[in-house]
Amino acid sequence: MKYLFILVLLLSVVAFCEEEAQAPVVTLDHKGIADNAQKDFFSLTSFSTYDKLPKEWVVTKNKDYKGEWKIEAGENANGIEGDKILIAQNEARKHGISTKFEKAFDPSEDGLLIQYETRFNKQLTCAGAYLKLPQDFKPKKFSGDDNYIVMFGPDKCGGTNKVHVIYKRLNPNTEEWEEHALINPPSIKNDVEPHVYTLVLGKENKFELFIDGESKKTGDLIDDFDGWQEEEIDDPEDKKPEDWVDEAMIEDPEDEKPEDWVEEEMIEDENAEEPEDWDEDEDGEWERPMIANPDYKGDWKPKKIDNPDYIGEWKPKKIKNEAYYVDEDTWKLSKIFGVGIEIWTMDAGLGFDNLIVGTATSKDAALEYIEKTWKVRKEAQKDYKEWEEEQNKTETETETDSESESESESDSESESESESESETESETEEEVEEVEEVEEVEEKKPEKKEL
Ligand SMILES: [Ca+2]
Repeated sequence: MKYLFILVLLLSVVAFCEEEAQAPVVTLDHKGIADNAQKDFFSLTSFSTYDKLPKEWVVTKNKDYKGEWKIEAGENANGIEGDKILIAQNEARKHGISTKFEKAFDPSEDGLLIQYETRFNKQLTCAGAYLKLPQDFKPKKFSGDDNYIVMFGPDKCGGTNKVHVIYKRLNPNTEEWEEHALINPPSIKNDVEPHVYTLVLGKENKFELFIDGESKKTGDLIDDFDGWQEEEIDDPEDKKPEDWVDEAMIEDPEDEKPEDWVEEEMIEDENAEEPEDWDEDEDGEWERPMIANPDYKGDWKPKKIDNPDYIGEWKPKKIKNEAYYVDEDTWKLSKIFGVGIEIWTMDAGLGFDNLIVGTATSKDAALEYIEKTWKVRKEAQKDYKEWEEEQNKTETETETDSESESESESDSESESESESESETESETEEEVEEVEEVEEVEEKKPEKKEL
């Protein structure tokens, strides 16, 4: 009997090893795909050919940024080989990294496209995973103080859950950069799957936002964004005249409190009597207890009447806003000098990959790149997950078989066990039925177990 048991165990191990050898793993030619796509874009980084940070990607030396960066395959990447991503490593730290283009990118010619992939080790609790495209900057000193032209990507913390789309325009009247944020941004995809975010800003001030290659938002760069100057503003010099009356209602001076108005809230209880055993020497002088006055009417207030002197609500007069300007070609954004990631995260393991900067006219090429990279990876991961589940199922079945073997061996064991069995027998029929049902379900869909 024992030998048979060992034989079954050995066979199942062999079967398991054989099936494991057939694990569906896709090996993508990441370098080839990226090299091929380079010509379509101004800049593309896929990280897959690197073992450590490429020298073009500079971790900031600013002391506030203690987070580390690494090039790794990352977690939740089963089913695909040869792919590496850039990962922000630490929780509760600021992370800053950037790459500076050799020559600045000018979106005023053919618009702008930004696309990149994210992959998280776990659902985000509080983290930003967005990009910033900075104005001229020094990578070694890169920080949140550097001015950016566009900020784009997921941000999740508490009630905040959005894909930021923010761009900055230099106000020609004030010479100050003004921020314009998408008024109704879409929510992020918060799971451990890879996701790809695409933003296209182009001619006629049109924009389009894609998540995983699907269009999620289209609109106008002026109408759908906030932060615009009003044409007229309140005159800061205009002050409310001292004799201005803006009280619409006043108390009626003619109104008088009625003589029988009762304002006493508590009164002495007239019906109370001194207890017979009251001892003045010991208990002190007896006093009637206080009770709520049944005639109490509350505080008296004179009634309100229209104020005869009322002029109306005072408002300062409007003047022309000197900062106001009409931004007709909003899409012609200022020059972009690189790509930066400048984030605070409470979640370790934020992955970035396939960062693309290009013109709005490269939209089709960018969507095609998604098909060749993100989609292949997503499908490979799905296939691997299904295979893994199948493995676990087979393993659980084998375990169940060997368990029933050992159960039959231990049938004749200690009395205490048979006692507890008889207790089970004394349970109501309903309960027994429930137990049987659960067992059936378990047979059909085995629990996932650790290897
Ligand atoms: Ca990669």
